[in-house]
Amino acid sequence: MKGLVIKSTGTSYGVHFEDGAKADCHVKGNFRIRGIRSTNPVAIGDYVEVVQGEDGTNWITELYDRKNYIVRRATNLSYASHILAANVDMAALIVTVRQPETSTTFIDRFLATCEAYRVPACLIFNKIDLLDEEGMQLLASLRQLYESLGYPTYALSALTLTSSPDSPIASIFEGKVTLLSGNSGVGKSTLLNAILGKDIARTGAISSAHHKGMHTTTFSEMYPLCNATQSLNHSSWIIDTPGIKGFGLLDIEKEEIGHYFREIFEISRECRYSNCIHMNEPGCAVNQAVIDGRIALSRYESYLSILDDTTEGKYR
Ligand SMILES: Nc1nc2c(ncn2[C@@H]2O[C@H](COP(=O)(O)OP(=O)(O)OP(=O)(O)O)[C@@H](O)[C@H]2O)c(=O)[nH]1
Ligand SMILES: [Mg+2]
Ligand SMILES: [Zn+2]
Repeated sequence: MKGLVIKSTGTSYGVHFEDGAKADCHVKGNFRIRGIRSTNPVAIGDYVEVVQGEDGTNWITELYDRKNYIVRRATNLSYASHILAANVDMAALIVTVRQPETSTTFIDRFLATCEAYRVPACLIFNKIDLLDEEGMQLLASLRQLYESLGYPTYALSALTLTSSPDSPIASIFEGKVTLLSGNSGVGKSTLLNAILGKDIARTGAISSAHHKGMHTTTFSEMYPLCNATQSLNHSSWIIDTPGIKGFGLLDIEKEEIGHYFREIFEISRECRYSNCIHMNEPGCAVNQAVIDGRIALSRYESYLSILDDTTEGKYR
């Protein structure tokens, strides 16, 4: 029977079937997908075929073709890559200016990954209730930067989001499968609960000493936005994921990194050399644009950090 993977614990998969039934399913040890070396052969959002064994165990025997997927390479692990989700229409990065502070490097690595896998991305700035004037200014400048690059941004406080399904933010999730990602403690699960209008996902306080999240969500789970219809082809789903620290990009050539930074790609056409990697080559238009302020220094630094990964061979 065909089903949709809506939960992934690492050892088993929660599958939602066409008739609305759900079951815990397993994958045999030798189940591999051609071409992708990852820690999880089946990802949340995958459509799968399930067959029941004689002892009643549900086995995932087949994986349907994916429309797309997003892969992240865990920082510091040389080979392990992890499929965050498959068949997603939008990736929303939850960002907090304070408590915890999301770095621009993290934001840019996430956005570059979305560009590489051709998944539309947006930024949702959360916890704006915690911001003083300085924080508000930082928020405004970040929003302006990313909006100018063409990424939609939203700012809200998930804690005080009212009458959920009617709130304007809920409308951005309509008719889509959306992946929520971000550092631990930024409020992914809180936002999900607010949108669903009920406390389904567990949330947890951030540490008072380091203002960092405590990794409350430990596995990915996909929730239907409106539970009136539970059909497989229900159009609106939100995927809550465990918080992550870093974003490693996968199998990417040095010359290719600039393609995933929209403004760098645009300006790089004016570089003297077609294989310019915008370090300090003569006639580099990107370097000049950073000096002129047409490319934000934070974006260029994020670009350099990814270049540095590939140079060091960390992610190879
Ligand atoms: N002040 C404030 N606190 C918030 C807001 N949103 C979430 N929080 C709090 O931030 C803490 C972390 O929220 P979670 O929803 O558990 O964060 P998460 O991103 O799911 O974290 P992980 O599951 O660890 O990845 C909780 O104590 C929430 O109550 C907000 O808008 N304002
Ligand atoms: Mg969570
Ligand atoms: Zn250049």
